[in-house]
Amino acid sequence: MAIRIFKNFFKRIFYNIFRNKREIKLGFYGPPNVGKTSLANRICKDFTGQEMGNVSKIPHETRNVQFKEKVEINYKGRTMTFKLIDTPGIATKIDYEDFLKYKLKKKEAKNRAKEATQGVIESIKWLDDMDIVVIILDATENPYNQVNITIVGNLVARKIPVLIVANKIDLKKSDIKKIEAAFPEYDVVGISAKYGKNLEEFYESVFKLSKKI
Ligand SMILES: Nc1nc2c(ncn2[C@@H]2O[C@H](COP(=O)(O)OP(=O)(O)OP(=O)(O)O)[C@@H](O)[C@H]2O)c(=O)[nH]1
Ligand SMILES: [Mg+2]
Repeated sequence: MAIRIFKNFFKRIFYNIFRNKREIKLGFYGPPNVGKTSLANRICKDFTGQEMGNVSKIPHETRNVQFKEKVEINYKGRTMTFKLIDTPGIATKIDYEDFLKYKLKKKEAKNRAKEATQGVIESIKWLDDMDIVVIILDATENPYNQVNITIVGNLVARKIPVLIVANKIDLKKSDIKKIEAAFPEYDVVGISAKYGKNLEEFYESVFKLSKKI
């Protein structure tokens, strides 16, 4: 009994020393066009001076998983090292005709739809590799949809810690309460990735979650 307690005690100490040294894989997941890349870019820019990827008002702009290694995030005097993973938006239905209204040519639209479908598969494939997942939702949209439920369900099954971000709180239509009501068992942080609003609370929550892994 006493030996086991000692063993666990040392295991925990070693684990903690080790944990502070390694990179925490932080994935950005969610439906298309919610601001995943905007948030990843903002964090990246703040701590490395570089951006991660293209942002666009046309959905499915990110069609490949993108990585940024060794991003040292400094918050309230503490530093933790992350590998940021920005992923293609997950959708259940991708129709090339939806891209035509953004003035894409038919051929471009069809190609984008094909790549976007492949991107969804890639996003799901990488899910298992994450230490923490930030689910980003557009706070102006209805949170009760199949995609969100599927992503959260997948993460719960894999026991991966989740933080929910309600993005675009700069917009009048945004409603954090609705997102909180949809996911009552999770921390929900309202931010504006575009204008850099409330990022402090976001970092606070990420650091808190990092202790759990
Ligand atoms: N008003 C407002 N717009 C935002 C905010 N964050 C992102 N956007 C806009 O939302 C659109 C989509 O942003 P992205 O960062 O490309 O979104 P994404 O989730 O990476 O999209 P996909 O790569 O297509 O899955 C762009 O037009 C952004 O400028 C925000 O906080 N407020
Ligand atoms: Mg993107």
